[in-house]
Amino acid sequence: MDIGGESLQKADPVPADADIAFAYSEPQGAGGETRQVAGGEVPTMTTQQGIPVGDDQNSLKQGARGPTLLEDFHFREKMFHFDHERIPERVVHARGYAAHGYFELTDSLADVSRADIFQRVGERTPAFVRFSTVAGSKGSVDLARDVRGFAVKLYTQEGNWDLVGNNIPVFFIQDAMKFPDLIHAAKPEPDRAFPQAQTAHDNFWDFISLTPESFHMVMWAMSDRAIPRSFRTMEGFGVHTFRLIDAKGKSTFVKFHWKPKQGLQSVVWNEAVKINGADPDFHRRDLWDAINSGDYPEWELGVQLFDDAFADSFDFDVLDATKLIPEELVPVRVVGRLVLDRVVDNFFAETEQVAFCTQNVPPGIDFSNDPLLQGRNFSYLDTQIKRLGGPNFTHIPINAPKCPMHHFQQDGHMAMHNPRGRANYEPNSWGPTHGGPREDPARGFTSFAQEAEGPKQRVRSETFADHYSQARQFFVSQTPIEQKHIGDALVFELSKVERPDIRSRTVSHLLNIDGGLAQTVAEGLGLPLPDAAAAAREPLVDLPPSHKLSILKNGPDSFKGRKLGILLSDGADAAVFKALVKAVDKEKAVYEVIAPRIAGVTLSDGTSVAAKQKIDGGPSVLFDAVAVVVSHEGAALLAGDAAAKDFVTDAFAHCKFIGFSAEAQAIFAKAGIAEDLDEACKPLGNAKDAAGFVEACRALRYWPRELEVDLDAR
Ligand code: HDE
Repeated sequence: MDIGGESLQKADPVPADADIAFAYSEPQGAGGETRQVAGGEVPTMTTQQGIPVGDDQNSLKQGARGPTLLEDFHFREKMFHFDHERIPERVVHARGYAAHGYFELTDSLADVSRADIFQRVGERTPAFVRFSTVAGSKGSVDLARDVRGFAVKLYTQEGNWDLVGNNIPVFFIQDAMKFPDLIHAAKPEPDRAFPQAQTAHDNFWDFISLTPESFHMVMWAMSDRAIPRSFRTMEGFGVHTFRLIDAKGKSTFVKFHWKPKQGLQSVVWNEAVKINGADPDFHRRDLWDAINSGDYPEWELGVQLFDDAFADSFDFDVLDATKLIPEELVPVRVVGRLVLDRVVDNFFAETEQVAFCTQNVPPGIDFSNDPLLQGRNFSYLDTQIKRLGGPNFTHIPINAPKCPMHHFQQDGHMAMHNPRGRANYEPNSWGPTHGGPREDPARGFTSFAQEAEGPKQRVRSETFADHYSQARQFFVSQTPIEQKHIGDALVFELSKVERPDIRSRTVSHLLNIDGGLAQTVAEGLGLPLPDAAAAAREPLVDLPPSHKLSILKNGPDSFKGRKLGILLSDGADAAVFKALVKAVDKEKAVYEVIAPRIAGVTLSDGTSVAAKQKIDGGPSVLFDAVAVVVSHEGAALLAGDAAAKDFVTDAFAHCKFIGFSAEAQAIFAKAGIAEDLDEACKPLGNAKDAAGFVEACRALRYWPRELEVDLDAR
């Protein structure tokens, strides 16, 4: 958007141009004036009013050592603008990161929806996607144990569709009325303002243990889903049941899924804790790097379609957001792909100012009566008005539709596109040329004509009452190592809870989910096993495992897009290093060199290799697998370095694949793991070994090791 006065005068009050440019990085103002400096031309700096600036270093003073003058409009404007730079952060999902891309339809949904985006196979719709954590502030860390937001804005030709989802398909609560309580309990405690970005504290578990409906989601949040390896390796879910509406007004229920082409992958908790220190921006950097290197992340859009008959026969209520519909019961039909291929030009203008609203649905998509969704439809518009300062946030380019817009809404703070001409109301008598837009009953949005009856009342439907069956199904669907991680997470979190009665009450709910899990957690806390919590309703069914619920059963089958950390020293075997690089390239993975000094190393054949990380700044937690290729002297040097020892012990403890030249044994010995090396620790004697090692890394982790290195596993 050009902010020069010229283009504002010419701007169409209702921009019909679908192509809104996001040229924030363009030099702004300057009235087209440039000045020759060494190396080329630069735009002349101006004030916001376009007045050329002669001195941006010194304020206007009365004498060289005298007081600053009020008259200094340049200083005052600069400082006033700076003073106003911050806007309120999002009350939840404050920390986020976004990218541009497109959605491409691969299978028409015209049979069930009139939504324009679902009609023409092959057609691309611009998309903007923001990922986020929920509880932490804007400046918190990426690897908090938390739910991740997965919010997608699709600029369809019939208006914006915001699918504001999460990376977990269910939610903590069933009624929007409880959302402020849930979030208050999860956020830092109000008197002390800590802990930041974590749920491991009394208030959260107090609320949870008094809210049995939350336990299905708790199982997900305590699983490795809450510590994803990357935004690129997470699923996304619309969570609620929505409706698709066809051209005749017929409704089909739908649940939306985003399935990452990269496969699912998470980190382990001890690793997450350390990543937060080593690189608090781990996820945003990962997305930025992947897109900028041309490795565009991609998700399939899947839909679960079902009718009233299925909804009536299903064991649970499809309006209850604490329940999912197992894919074994209603398969996911893949209808499109979402590709992220462009990073933002400016974080604030786009990522911070983007305003998702669940109420934004185009014709052909509609809401269900899910009480959580109904409440969200109020909350999102309301919060954007507060956060972005007024009702014209839709004029901000990132929020503006890319299809034509014509309406009579006008004025307010920062109005940029008021209706043109004399008519700003309707009906009017100004005729087709001057009367402005009119509604179109045939094409316009119509709500599904659902019958509704019954007394007004504040109740929770009986059909929402089984809180444990699906929580149990989630648990039994996990591999043993994933089940162990859930137990570990619960023990970790509850060990941070100060009140024993809250710990015990939480375990009393786990008894209704899985006796073994409850036992493990009670033992981990050193707690006598309590009685099971009284259930609102006995579990309806003992559901079979659903394989789609496990991360490890849905992982990638390659090392593509993953990162190998190669620790080198001077004199390291050049042939092995070069073979590693070749194998990584072949796998379409990436690597980073870590060295004792950032200047890099000289290999055995005299080649110089620059380092990306100095050993202290490049711990192994930042990599999916590591290789330690060192010379005899290099090993002796590194064996005496605490960071180098941590590098190998962490990689080992986090069950990573480790490739190593024989000399590295000296480091392993000093680090205390030389005796423990297993089959995922691969000697790199020659170039062929290097290729085999990178292939082995496809498995990502060697989980049997965890049982050897963890006290709780014994
Ligand atoms: Fe949100 N949520 N939410 N939420 N939510 C917000 O809107 C809210 C819920 C989700 O990247 C807020 O713009 C209520 C479920 C995402 O900008 C706010 C309820 C799901 C994002 C809000 C829920 C979500 C938000 C805060 C219970 C998954 C970040 C800032 C009824 C399906 C969007 C904002 C972005 C953000 C309210 C529950 C996902 C206050 C009242 C369930 C991904 O409006």
